[in-house]
Amino acid sequence: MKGRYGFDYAQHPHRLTVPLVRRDGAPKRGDFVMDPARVMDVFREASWEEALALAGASLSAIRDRHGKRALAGFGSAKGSNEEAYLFQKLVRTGFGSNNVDHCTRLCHASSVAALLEGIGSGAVSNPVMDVARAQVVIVIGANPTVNHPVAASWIKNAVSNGTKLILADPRRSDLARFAHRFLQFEPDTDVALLNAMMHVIVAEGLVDQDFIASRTIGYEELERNVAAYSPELMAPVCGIDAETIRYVARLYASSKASMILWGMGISQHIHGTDNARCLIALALMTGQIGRPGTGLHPLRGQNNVQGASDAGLIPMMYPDYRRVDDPEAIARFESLWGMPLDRQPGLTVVEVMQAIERGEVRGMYIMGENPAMSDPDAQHAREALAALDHLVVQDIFLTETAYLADVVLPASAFPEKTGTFTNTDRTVQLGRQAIDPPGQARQDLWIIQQMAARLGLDWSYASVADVFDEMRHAMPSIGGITWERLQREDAVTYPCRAEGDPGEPVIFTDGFPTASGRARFVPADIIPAAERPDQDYPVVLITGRQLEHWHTGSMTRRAGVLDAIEPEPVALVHPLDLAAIGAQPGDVVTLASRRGQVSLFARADDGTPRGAVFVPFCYYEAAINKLTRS
Ligand SMILES: Nc1nc2c(c(=O)[nH]1)N[C@H]1C(S)=C(S)[C@@H](COP(=O)(O)OP(=O)(O)OC[C@H]3O[C@@H](n4cnc5c(=O)[nH]c(N)nc54)[C@H](O)[C@@H]3O)O[C@H]1N2
Ligand SMILES: Nc1nc2c(c(=O)[nH]1)N[C@H]1C(S)=C(S)[C@@H](COP(=O)(O)OP(=O)(O)OC[C@H]3O[C@@H](n4cnc5c(=O)[nH]c(N)nc54)[C@H](O)[C@@H]3O)O[C@H]1N2
Ligand SMILES: [Mo]
Repeated sequence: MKGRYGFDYAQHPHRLTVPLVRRDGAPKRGDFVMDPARVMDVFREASWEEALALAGASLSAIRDRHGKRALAGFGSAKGSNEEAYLFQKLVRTGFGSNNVDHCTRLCHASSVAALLEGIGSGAVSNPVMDVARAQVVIVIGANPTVNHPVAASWIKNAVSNGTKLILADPRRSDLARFAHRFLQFEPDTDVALLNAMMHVIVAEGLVDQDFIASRTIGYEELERNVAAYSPELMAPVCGIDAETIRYVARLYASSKASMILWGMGISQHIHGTDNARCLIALALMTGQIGRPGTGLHPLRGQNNVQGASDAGLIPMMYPDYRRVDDPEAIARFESLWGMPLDRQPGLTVVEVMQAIERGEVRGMYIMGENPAMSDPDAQHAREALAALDHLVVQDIFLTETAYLADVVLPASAFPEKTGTFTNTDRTVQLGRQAIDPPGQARQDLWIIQQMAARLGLDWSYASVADVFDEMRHAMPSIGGITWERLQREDAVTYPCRAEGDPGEPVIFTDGFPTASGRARFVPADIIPAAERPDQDYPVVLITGRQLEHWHTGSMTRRAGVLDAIEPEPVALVHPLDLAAIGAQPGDVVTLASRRGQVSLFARADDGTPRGAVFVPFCYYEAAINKLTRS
């Protein structure tokens, strides 16, 4: 839908076309209400020279006065690989610390942590299209018809060719109609469900002994751990009867090829890493990885979150997931970038907000992210952003985050730039500029380089190709991909280590990229959510997305067709729950948590379980992250 009807945001009259500087004395308040008609009371127009000089001088002054860790940067998963690479290089060499992160923190960071620990690679083992070669597909904690429609089409096609789909989700999504079994289990009980499945696989002798012996370590400990999780014990916890747990466990373990795909329902928990550990263990103990139609696929979110993570927009990792406290990696990047680097891992997105509150972080550079809307406990995040001595925001619209900035730099939208983007299948694709940025808006890559110069860095890249070339020399996994090849072939899948390598869609066929070459089982036990329904706040809040809108809505609410279909904030509530509070569909309801409240329109939805409410986070009028916990 967005691929077909969502282009016009780039030409919306709200596009930022001139650099803006905050007026002297214009107050910054975390509890602002944005008034589009009065924006010019807050900001004035400036020349590029003035805006860049002010931004660079203010951030440099904070660095020199309060130390290198007093600055932080959030890069963008909407931008290109080259932009992400230069952004993290700017923070690591220009700011001088590892305080760089991006939306992956709120997304698959927990999955990536589990994958790196378990199998030595944070990316998918197989392309989405491989579902066509699977006999059994598990989709857990993801809503692909809404969020990954192309993947959903592959899954539906596979089902019509005989693949059995197991869908596990507390909400019933459209894909449930195609499911062989739909497990509508209790929210927050993934470890209980998955451990019970593993218990069955052990008890019924369905493990793949050869695979375990030759390819893994740590199995005994896992086996001991899941012994305590019988389906009978877990059934009342997760709300799925023991016989169904047994059935799907057998089905997954004994098929010739089983694949698991997952999303935010797995990763966005305080125990998100444990959830992912269970999925990894399930695949390893049954040998369902390393062959076509098997494997692990965390469905990636932002168009370039795979590439932005690979390029090092992560506080504890350099490009290609080299740890910033690994002496060998430090030596390599110090020699590549020609200066000493901070040895201490940086702060995450959520930690940066807390550090601002303590006065430790005082200046920020945010490119292509909207944390005032997307961060959990958004009111707190807004107070933090408002408390900064200096905030530079580089975006295409005046977002809620930009509204708190001292300097706003008007940037380029996707069709206005040339660069590479890496999709969920690990395929690096070349995007070519089709239209020019409006007014004085400039290419993101140009802006980052201008900022670098103002921070005292001496860079000289003649073109995007130059940046890509430095990147591939810093990142062995894409080392063999040349710019010329991308221009010729448009897309190349990594790992592609040496020039001429074809690229590997299916990996881990004979080893794992860990020190021992083996994968590791990591057992997990049940940790309950940090806040659970109680008498004062009896309802479970599930947040997520709608087909028509993208995240914080900055683009899709400015796409004519999409906004016409879903113009107003909605809460999806089970019709019986609506009736129980005496409300009709279309009524305004107020949702409150210990942190904040919003009012929006109730929509009846019998896919939402009783006792829960589902709210998308794209509506500024009802910013649901005011209610969530950090
Ligand atoms: N239209 C649209 N598409 C998008 C995006 C967008 O904003 N709009 N964003 C993109 C991005 S960055 C991402 S990360 C992806 C996200 O794609 P998804 O992961 O599909 O995202 P959500 O809508 O958050 O859906 C998560 C699912 O988890 C379920 N869930 C809730 N609680 C639990 C639980 O405790 N356990 C389990 N197993 N499931 C649970 C929810 O009911 C929901 O169905 O989408 C990408 N695609
Ligand atoms: N409650 C709740 N909160 C969530 C989630 C959830 O499920 N529930 N999901 C989390 C997840 S998975 C994610 S990924 C995050 C997403 O969080 P964000 O990344 O903050 O969300 P976006 O709205 O995609 O923000 C992208 C910004 O980039 C701008 N932009 C677009 N293209 C360009 C460009 O080419 N250049 C520049 N400079 N700017 C550009 C857009 O205008 C927009 O302001 O949200 C997280 N927050
Ligand atoms: Mo995401």
